[in-house]
Amino acid sequence: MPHTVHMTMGQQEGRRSWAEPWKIKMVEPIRMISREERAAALAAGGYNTFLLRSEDVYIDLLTDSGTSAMSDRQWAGLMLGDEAYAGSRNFYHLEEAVQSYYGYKHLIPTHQGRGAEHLISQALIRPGTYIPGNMYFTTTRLHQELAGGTFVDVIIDEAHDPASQHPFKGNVDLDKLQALIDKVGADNIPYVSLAGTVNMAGGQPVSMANVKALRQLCDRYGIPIYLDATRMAENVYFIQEREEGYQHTPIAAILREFCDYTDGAWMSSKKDHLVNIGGWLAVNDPLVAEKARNMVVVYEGLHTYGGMAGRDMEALAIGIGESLQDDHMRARVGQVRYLGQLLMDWGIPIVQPVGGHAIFLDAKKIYEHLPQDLFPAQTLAAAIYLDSGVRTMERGIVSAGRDPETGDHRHPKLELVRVTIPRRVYTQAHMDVVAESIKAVYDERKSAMGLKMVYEPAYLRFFQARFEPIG
Ligand code: PM9
Repeated sequence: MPHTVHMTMGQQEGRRSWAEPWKIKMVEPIRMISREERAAALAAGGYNTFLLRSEDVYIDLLTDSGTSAMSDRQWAGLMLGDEAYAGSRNFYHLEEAVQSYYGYKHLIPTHQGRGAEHLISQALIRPGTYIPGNMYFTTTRLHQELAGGTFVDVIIDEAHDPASQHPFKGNVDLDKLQALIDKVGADNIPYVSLAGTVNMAGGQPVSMANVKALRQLCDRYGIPIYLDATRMAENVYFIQEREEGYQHTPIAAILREFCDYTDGAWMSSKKDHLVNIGGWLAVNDPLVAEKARNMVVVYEGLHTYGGMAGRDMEALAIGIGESLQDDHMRARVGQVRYLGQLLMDWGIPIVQPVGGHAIFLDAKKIYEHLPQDLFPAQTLAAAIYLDSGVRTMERGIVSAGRDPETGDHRHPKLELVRVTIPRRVYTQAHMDVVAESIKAVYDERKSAMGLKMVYEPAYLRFFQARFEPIG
């Protein structure tokens, strides 16, 4: 009888499982097309999973962005949309939710996260300045560069090592930050760009001790801290779980404490907040708020809707509260870990510890024989889709793009495939199917030949680049 992972986990003595704090009220059918059809879809989509049609995908683990299932309360909230052009009552609900959960004074709504990144980058960055941050994120860094800044990575070294078991791999290395301040001067650092659960590092958290120490260092030089709060709910769950003194503090209270060490935040609500669209910028400094409000009317919409419909703002306001319930986050992270455990039990190399929103497969290790210029992670994502119709995403050399100065490929240390779990959407049975497919592809790893890029767009190339198989 085969030794299955279920047996291994089920046999653990005294095991008490978590379960989702909800039941399913509505379902959406999905289907797996044939292998021949998947091969044709992959070729038509240039071996880029972003270019597949959703209807050709069986289990969609491309992203957790805008893909969550809303609750019955959020759907009810849609019916309460006040679609006035100005001063919608839903805006005030949203403002109240952000102020009470995150604690910032001024709220500027945007259509999604990158709208807010645009506003904060243009409001604060002077050309020729430097923005230190705990690892780059694609859209964040691009907006910083478009505003004339240069991003400088000041994350701890452990973040670049998939095998490191550091519990807070998202932490800022204060020595690296100090060295940058000494080199370029505090006046040339408009702000520190701090992300909660670092996406590109594998969904790794920042500790409370780290943000506290960061605040002290920044205060010495008058440098503000702005937070990418996109997945902060997951970050504070890890603090509750791992950091001394927080085990009995609700995650909502941990979030307030964390945010109090920062000057403001931008947010893609399409993640934590359990909605399909939306975002915001929230700041304490009234002058920064004024600058952002001046710009939001040019690029997004009025300062009381910022690109969202009234109903979107209502669903978002409700989602904020739901995202910060302890039992929700326990099940959220629990499901990601369930998948991670299946893969680890089979010896498949993934980023550890398992992060908040996804499993990250170590493509560099899986395809040891492929040099990075043959796009191992892109190749692996394509192979998984071909095997089972499961859609994942490259997070390696393609995502890293080119150095704007030299025009050369950036070669990130991490060459990963992100297997991203939407919130409240898939069951454990789906996770089993996904794990089995990854295992099948892993078993065939020696036959992978790599890809060559045949079309490269100017910005954020991973979204639209096209590839052809080698051989
Ligand atoms: N993240 C993700 O799939 C969606 C598109 S990029 C592949 O992970 C952070 C940490 C994000 C993020 C989006 C944004 C931008 C900002 N910060 O997508 O514009 O993970 O709402 O947010 C994506 P928007």
